[in-house]
Amino acid sequence: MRGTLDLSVYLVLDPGLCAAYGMADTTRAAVTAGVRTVQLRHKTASTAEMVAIGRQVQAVLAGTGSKLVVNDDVAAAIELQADALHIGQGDMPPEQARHRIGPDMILGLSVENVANASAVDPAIVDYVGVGPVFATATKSDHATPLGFDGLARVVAECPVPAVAIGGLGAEHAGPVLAAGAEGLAVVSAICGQPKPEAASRKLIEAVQREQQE
Ligand code: TZP
Ligand code: MG
Repeated sequence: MRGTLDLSVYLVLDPGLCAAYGMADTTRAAVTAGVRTVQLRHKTASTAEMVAIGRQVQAVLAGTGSKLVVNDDVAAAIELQADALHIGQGDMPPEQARHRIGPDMILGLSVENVANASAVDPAIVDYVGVGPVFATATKSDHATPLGFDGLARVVAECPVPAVAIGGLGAEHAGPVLAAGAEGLAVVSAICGQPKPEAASRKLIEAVQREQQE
């Protein structure tokens, strides 16, 4: 049986936006604040580079209970024995990814619209990232922003837990959870902040407040 990811506050590491502290120290700040899911997303790295950075991030995550997700690079995910692989609509089909990673690794898929959501096979895909909710400079080639109404329409079609992404910050925890997502996946709301630990804490507290509503 596969494990699950905590989708309440999901950090996506970006090498450019994390430049001030680096990926490992940004991860340390986030997990110290209580972030339990960290994705390594590095579009230009080779598999060897992904594995090298992944090992540094894993060293920070060790013993914290926080999990590592590898974006796109199946070979790196396998070599790192990551907790999860995350793929997008333009990557290999989920069936193929599942075949390569085997039955035990968590598989996440990006979903951009209702058609993507209805096509998700819950026997293969464990969670979805839905977005972008808002336009964001972090991902140059993103799909049309969904807004909160669009997010709710897409999440309603998802047969697995969903995390919202794209232009999100602590102030959006209410509408994101109201739309049916379990939480927020963020890059710049943590990586791009002068105080990533305080920024992470703010996100976690905002989601916890909404979960108690
Ligand atoms: N997928 C959809 S939007 C996005 C990704 C990876 C980037 C989100 O970055 P930010 O800085 O949280 O808007
Ligand atoms: Mg991808």
